[in-house]
Formats: sequence, C-alpha cells, structure tokens
Amino acid sequence: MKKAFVTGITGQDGSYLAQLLLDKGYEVHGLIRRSSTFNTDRIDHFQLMDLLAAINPDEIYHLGAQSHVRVSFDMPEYTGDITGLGTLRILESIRKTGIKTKFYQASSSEMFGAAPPPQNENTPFQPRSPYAAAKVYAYYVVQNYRDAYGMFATNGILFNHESPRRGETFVTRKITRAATQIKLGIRDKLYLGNLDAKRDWGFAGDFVDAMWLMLQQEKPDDYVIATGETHSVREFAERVFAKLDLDYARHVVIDPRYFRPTEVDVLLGDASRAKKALNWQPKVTFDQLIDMMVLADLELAKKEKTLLDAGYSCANVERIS
Ligand code: G4F
Repeated sequence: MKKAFVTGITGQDGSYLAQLLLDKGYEVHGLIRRSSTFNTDRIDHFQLMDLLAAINPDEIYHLGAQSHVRVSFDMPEYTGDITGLGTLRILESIRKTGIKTKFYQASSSEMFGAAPPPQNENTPFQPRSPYAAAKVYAYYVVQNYRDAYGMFATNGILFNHESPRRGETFVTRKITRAATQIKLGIRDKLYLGNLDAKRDWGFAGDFVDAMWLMLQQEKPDDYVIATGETHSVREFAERVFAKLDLDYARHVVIDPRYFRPTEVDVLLGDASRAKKALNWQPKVTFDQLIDMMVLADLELAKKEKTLLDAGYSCANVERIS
C-alpha cells in the first residue's frame, strides 16, 4: 500500500486530495497547524523529521501555508516563515532523514504577479505581495534541492481554484456566501475591494488530480495548472447574483479596506505542458463551478435562516461581511 503525507490536509485542497488518495487505496497521513501557542520552535524540526522517518511516505504533498494574499501584507514576517521557510524545513527533513520520497510543492500563479498574460512555465516571476515573494523563494528552493540532491521534487504552479469548500475570506466564496444570504433576506450588502482584477478560476477537485499526476511521472518537472479562461471579479459577482435573480449593483458596495497595496491585475494560465505531459485537463467549467458553489451556499443559508427565524443568533452572518 502506498503512503502519502499531506500538509494542510484540513484546507480546501487537502480535503479533496485526501479523498482522491484514499480512493486510490493510499494510506494517508496529514499535518495540521496547531492553534495553541506552545513554545516548541526549537524542537519542531526534530518532530517533523521523526514523523517523516516513522511514516516513510512514498509521496509528500506540501499544501500547508499562510495562503491569503491580503493577510500577507498585514503579517509579512509570519507569511515568509510559514509559506517560504516552511517548504525549506520539509525539504531539509527529507534530506536529513534520507527517506526516498516524491515531493509536491504547492506553488502559485501569484508568483507571476505583474507579468503580462498568458503565463506559463517560462514566464519570469514578478511577485506583488509578501505571499507571492515567499512562494517564489519556496519555488527556487524546490528546484535547488532537485538539482543539488537529486530529489524528486516538483512545483505545481496552480492558478486560482475554488469550490464550496473554499475559505470564506477568498473572493469567490465571499460572493457566493453573501449573495445566497441576501437572497434569503439574511443581509443586504456585500463589501468588496477591486472588482476589475481578473483571475483564471478552476475547480479545486480537478486541480488535485494534476498534483497526483505530477508525482506519477518518471522525472520531476514544474507545471502550470489552469483553465485558460480569465474573468473579472465583477463578472463573477454579476453571474452569481444573476443566478439568484438579483442585481449585483444593488448590493455590492466598494470598501477600500479590501484593496491591496499592490494588486495582481490579470492572471491567465497556459497549461499546455500539463495537458501534453500529464494528459490533464479541467473538467468543470466556469459556469458549472458557480452553480456548484451557489447551490451549496444556498443550502447553508437556508439552515442559517431556519436558525435565525427560531431566534438563534448566527455567527457567520457577521463574520463574512
Ligand atoms: O480570492 P482572492 O483573495 O485570491 P488571490 O489573491 O488571487 O489568491 C488566491 O489564489 C492564488 C493563486 O493565484 C493562491 F496562491 C492564493 O493562496 C489564493 O488562493 O482574490 C482574488 C481577487 C484579488 O484581485 C482581490 O483584490 O479578488 C480581489 N478582491 C476584490 N474584493 C477581493 C475582494 N479579494 C478578497 N479576498 N476579498 C475581497 O473582498
């Protein structure tokens, strides 16, 4: 039985990937962030090494990170530590324990930043946030460990990928949560930042297939994973509200708090290499993704409405505004 070790297993991608690996018959181990603050910094790397030596996984998927771009401007040092150095810590633990494993690094299309679209594996990085800069560092450290120590280490450069499991502070889920609540009369306004930014949005379930495929290859390489379509935040909101027979313009309010000091204007990926070498392509379309998210959040909003009508208060209603 193959064994996999997944960091960030409780996140959106971790949950889809764990399901995929279990379906394929893997024994799956996961690492999660401890929420309490014990002072274990000096011994944490031993623990990681012990863990890796004991599990001896065939494959490691490193998904854990501080992954919110806006938050990285408020917590740049923390982001550099977790998102940048976190990758180095795992690579060093693999090297020192000497385990023979394949390593997947969750690299990000944010690394392209200001580079004009379309972006592929040959596009020079122009990072526009502490998060993106940390991911660039991790990307190069993966390549260095591959070259220096002959490790099977790959970078999956994933463009935005969403689902009903997406965290509620990322823009797609923020929109589907609020629009469905507005539909049921739970709230009336949705506060957003830059509506003109464009993203290449795919379905997270399709993207974890690509992660697995990358580790089944004979040789390690780096791959862009994207749908090849780009849409603005405004268009996403317009479509979501329209599906609910609502007019987004009557409910969306621009709030400068959500602007970023430097923005990534357009992301549009060219996944030709992955299509050819991995035989991968996305299955869920932009419209299907929106349908899936709206449907799931409508169910959630109905449950909230029932609770509110029964006189209970509802924490989420405040939290996502
Ligand atoms: O949903 P977002 O926060 O995602 P972003 O910044 O593109 O990053 C996500 O995708 C990356 C891959 O390209 C990942 F590496 C990263 O970890 C993360 O998963 O924002 C998307 C766009 C931005 O341009 C932002 O300025 O939406 C714009 N936006 C407008 N109003 C907003 C809001 N973003 C958020 N989070 N909240 C708003 O109210």
